[in-house]
Amino acid sequence: MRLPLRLLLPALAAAPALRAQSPAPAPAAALPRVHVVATGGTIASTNYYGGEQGKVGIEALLKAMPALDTVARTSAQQFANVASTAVTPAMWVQLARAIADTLRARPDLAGVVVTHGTDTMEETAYFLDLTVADPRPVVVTGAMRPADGVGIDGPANLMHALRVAASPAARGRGAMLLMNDGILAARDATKANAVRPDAFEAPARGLLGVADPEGVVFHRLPQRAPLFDLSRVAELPRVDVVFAYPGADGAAVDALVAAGAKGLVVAGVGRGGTPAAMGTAVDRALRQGVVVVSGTRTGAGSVPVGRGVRTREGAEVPATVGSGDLNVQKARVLLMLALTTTNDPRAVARIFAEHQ
Ligand code: DAS
Repeated sequence: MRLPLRLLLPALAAAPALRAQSPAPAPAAALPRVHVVATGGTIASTNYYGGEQGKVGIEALLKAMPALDTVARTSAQQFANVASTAVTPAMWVQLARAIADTLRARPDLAGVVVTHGTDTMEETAYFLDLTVADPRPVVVTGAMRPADGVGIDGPANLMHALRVAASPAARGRGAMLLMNDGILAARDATKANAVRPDAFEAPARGLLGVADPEGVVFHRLPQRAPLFDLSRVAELPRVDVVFAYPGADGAAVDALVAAGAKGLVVAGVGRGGTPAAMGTAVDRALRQGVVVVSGTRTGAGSVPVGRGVRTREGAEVPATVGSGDLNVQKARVLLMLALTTTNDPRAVARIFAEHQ
């Protein structure tokens, strides 16, 4: 006979052998300290499926989280409460500075968690990975389902993100994403599904680790390279992405250059290809000093980085830089930061090579 679950649950709770298996909670004073910086997103939204959307502040999200007092002692900061489509490059700079300042001022912290909308989380996380120079981890998380939804993933993601940020094993691994129990390197992670809770993947390199119920486990080290110093960056240069497809001409490239783009990333077909007319516009942009990175619209695989120059009639002329295995949105972040240090395509190619 199978007993209904509601009858089994009280019996299980009372079983001494099973209760003995759960670890004794650490005394609160012994728990690591984690600072949470909230920016918004679905994790902090209600009424997502209709009507007027509501917003939930980070203090309320933490208060509602079951068993928070067994994981970490938290402090929290409401940096913003916006959808991630409203997050701008200027906000990346402010966020990176805010996190670096907090880590500098608070040697007691084990790490930082950032809550963020999932749509552009990968860009923000990669920007933080490239700019926050501290061995303590920055763990970015969010939710695919709203705070008042059914079967919600936000509390679990936040709980596991705190566990990762509190873990000594997370030190030196840069910025990471924690989604759906998986730990992904900021460099490698991408949102690969618009709806499902298992939306994030790291196509080329796989998960960094997992946040299992028994503990946080890392499988490998992430790729890291010299970081960028934001101390003298007033504004990030404009870099746009342009998509290649059959029949694409040079109109988008020319318009973006006219709008002031200092760099372009081409989401090329296959290994960075473009129709001829678009390629001619890219050559025009290169001659005007725009740095162009050639990526792939496929979502995986690589475009060789190259040297950023090619030889024409015995002389070296600027050429596109391949994105390696960075996706186009990550290549855009790296190019924006690279352009704060140089606009020589050879130097940009060296930077892209270091980040492979
Ligand atoms: N609301 C969207 C965003 O802010 C989606 C999400 O968070 O999952 O990115």
